[in-house]
Amino acid sequence: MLPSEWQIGCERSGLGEDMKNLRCEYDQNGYVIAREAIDAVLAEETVQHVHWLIERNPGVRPERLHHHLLARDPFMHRLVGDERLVDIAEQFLGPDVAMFAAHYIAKPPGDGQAVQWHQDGSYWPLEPMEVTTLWVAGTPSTVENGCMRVLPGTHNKHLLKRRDLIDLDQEKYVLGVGIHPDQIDDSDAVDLELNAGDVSIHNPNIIHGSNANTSDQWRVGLTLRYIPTSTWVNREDHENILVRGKASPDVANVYAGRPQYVPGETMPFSGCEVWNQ
Ligand SMILES: O=C(O)CCC(=O)C(=O)O
Repeated sequence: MLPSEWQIGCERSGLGEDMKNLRCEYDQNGYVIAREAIDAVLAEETVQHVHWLIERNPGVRPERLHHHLLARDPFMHRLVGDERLVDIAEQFLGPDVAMFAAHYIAKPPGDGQAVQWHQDGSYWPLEPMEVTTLWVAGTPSTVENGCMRVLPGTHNKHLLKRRDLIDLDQEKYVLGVGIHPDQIDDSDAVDLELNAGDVSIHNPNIIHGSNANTSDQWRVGLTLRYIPTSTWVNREDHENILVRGKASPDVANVYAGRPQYVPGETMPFSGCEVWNQ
């Protein structure tokens, strides 16, 4: 049975059955896949963006292109505010939506790092923990190149705290901490194989991770963490991006201003001229 509040939102949005099904599956399993959520041109631009960022940030591994490199980037603002992505986020979070953290996890061929099993909420300074991740596939994401894997239904487990997690070798793993392998039964793990332009959506409590990329193909994924503006990001001077509706006057979040596309300084992208004023 769907929450009535959500049903009303669904009817009002006019998005109908597809969105209703997304929400049902997400509530049941802790994740869901939206196929062809964005078009091929935009997906390809995320791949170009990764290579553009790598060139300008030598020494940063491509799995670690974090929010601070993206929060004032015009292409990132264009992407996270894309109506198709925000329509999805709105179904989970309501009408006032922001994006609090973006992170490209781009795994290069041959030595792309693994992500140890974890729950996202263990790391985040969110009060309350109302948040949904949209994981955007820039390239195909497959078993061979280290697609994301989930343990369905584990979104119903409580969130482990930092002290419950183990430290990891950062030469091998993207994240510095994760759940001890002895605490994981991965016999029911599901591989989220995606085509470029597909998006998977997951709950902050679900246990998930990914294997190393041992293939000869890049795997480019972009994690976008959307929150309702009523959620407080308890981290000083952290810049969020408001994507729909209004900021809450009672919540002390900081929002990045609209960045400008500057030829030669920021990456060109389809429609960038609109960001030139
Ligand atoms: O991209 C991956 O392989 C893992 C993604 C992940 O851990 C996340 O979205 O929290």
